[in-house]
This record gives sequence, structure tokens and C-alpha cells, in this order.
Amino acid sequence: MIDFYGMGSPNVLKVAILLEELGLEYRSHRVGVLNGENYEADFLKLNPIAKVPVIIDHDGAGPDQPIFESGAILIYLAETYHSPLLPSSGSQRWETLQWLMFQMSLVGPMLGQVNHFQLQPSEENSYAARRYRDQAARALKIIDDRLTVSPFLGGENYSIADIAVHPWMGYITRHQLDENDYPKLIEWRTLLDQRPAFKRGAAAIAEMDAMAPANTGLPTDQEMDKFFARRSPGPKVDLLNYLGKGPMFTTEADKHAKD
Ligand SMILES: N[C@@H](CCC(=O)N[C@@H](CS)C(=O)NCC(=O)O)C(=O)O
Repeated sequence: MIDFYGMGSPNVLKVAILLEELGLEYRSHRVGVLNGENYEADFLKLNPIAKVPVIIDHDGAGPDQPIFESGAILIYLAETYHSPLLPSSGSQRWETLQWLMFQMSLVGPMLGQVNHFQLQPSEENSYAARRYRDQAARALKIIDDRLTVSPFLGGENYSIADIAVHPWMGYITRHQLDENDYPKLIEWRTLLDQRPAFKRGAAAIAEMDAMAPANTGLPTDQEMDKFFARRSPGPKVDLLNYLGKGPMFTTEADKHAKD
């Protein structure tokens, strides 16, 4: 049995997809990061970086050792359960790991920063906001080019590199970029969307978000400052407007947004 900690976010979704691909048994635990639950002492014991996802595999290699960082979790699960989604040797292994590291180092951080600046309309046209959108566009072009010469990111076969990148590919329009500029990426995204594990993974994340206590409200300004680890109060966050553009946050917050 695997304990799986997270909330609705691309980094958590990739782990849910792999758990589903591998058919592993897991128990979900929601961590309300918008309300600071990731800073509670019990959670910090699992991940001192205070981020989701985290897993604890009670039947795995380590003695109930928590594993954090989504890329490490994908490698752990694929290797521990001998999955061909990360070949154990040969060039496909290294291709897969290269594209996984590309996701972790460029796709996630840059697209994550676009999300950050879109939450703060006062900053929308700042140099920093433009810089991150340009970097996001660069990452998308790299993915599209790769998929022009290879059916999957890691090569001939579907792998954990595809699982890592895919959950981030739902933001293109929301990031004010044009899906028509990335035809191969969209073809690949549509193909993966049809896999049952992707559908089950998304459903598992929706269930995780639905675990939010009924009285969970939108985060306060102070909670947003904490969420962004700001050392002093930052610009006002336009969460309601942002929520209208897509399902990033909890369904409970979403419900408030529609009230
Ligand atoms: N590199 C990390 C990033 C994880 C991450 O940024 N998680 C977000 C949710 S998507 C989070 O927990 N944020 C809370 C915080 O930064 O305080 C990974 O891939 O696991």
C-alpha cells in the first residue's frame, strides 16, 4: 500500500497517472497547500521542502521512507515495480531520463512562474512576466520539435517522461499562447488523454481535492503570501479571475469562485 499526499496540481497528477498505469494500490491524502497545511510539523517530517507530491510505499524498497520531488517519485515507482516506462538500461533509459530532467528543470519551473505572474495582474506586463512566458513558449517549441522526430519524448515508446510533461500541457491557452503553434504536441497530448490511466489519474486528483473540509474558503492575503513564501506582503492575487480560466486549485475554492 502506498500513501500518496497531494492536491490538484500537475506535479501531483503525474504521480497519480503513474500509480494508475502500474495498477498499484494507494491511499490519497489531501494537503491544502493554499491554506498552509504543507508547513504543518507532521508534513514537514515527510518533506522538509514543504511541497507536494510525497509518497510512502509501505511495500517498497525502503523502510516506509517518504519520497518527495515528483521526478524522483516517478523513477522510484518505475524502478521498484520493474516497469518498461523506464527501461532498465540502454539508450531509451537515458533518453527517458533526459526528457524527465528537462521537465523538472525547465517545463515545470517556467510554466509554474507563468501561473504565478498571471495570478497578479498588476505584474502581468512586467519584464519578469514576459520572461517566463517566453521561456514557457521555448519549452513548448522544444517539445513540439522533439515530437516531430520521435513519437514519444523518450523515443519510440511511451515512458515516464511523457507522464511528467503531459499534465503541464493543459496550460497553453491559459498562458496566452497559441495551441496551433504546437501541432505535434497537441496530437501527442490527445493520444495520451485517451489512455485509461490518464482518465483515472485525473479522477483521483479530483477526489483528492474533494477531500477539502466543507468550510475551506479562498485563501486570505496572508495565506497567499505564505503560499508564495514571500518575506513581505506581495501584490494582490486575483484568484477568482484565475480560477475562471481553469482547474488549478481545489474544487472547494472553485465552488466559492462561482458563488
Ligand atoms: N519540483 C517539485 C515541485 C513541487 C511543487 O511545486 N509543488 C507545489 C504544488 S504543484 C507545492 O507544493 N507548492 C507549495 C509551496 O511551494 O509552498 C516536484 O516536482 O515535486
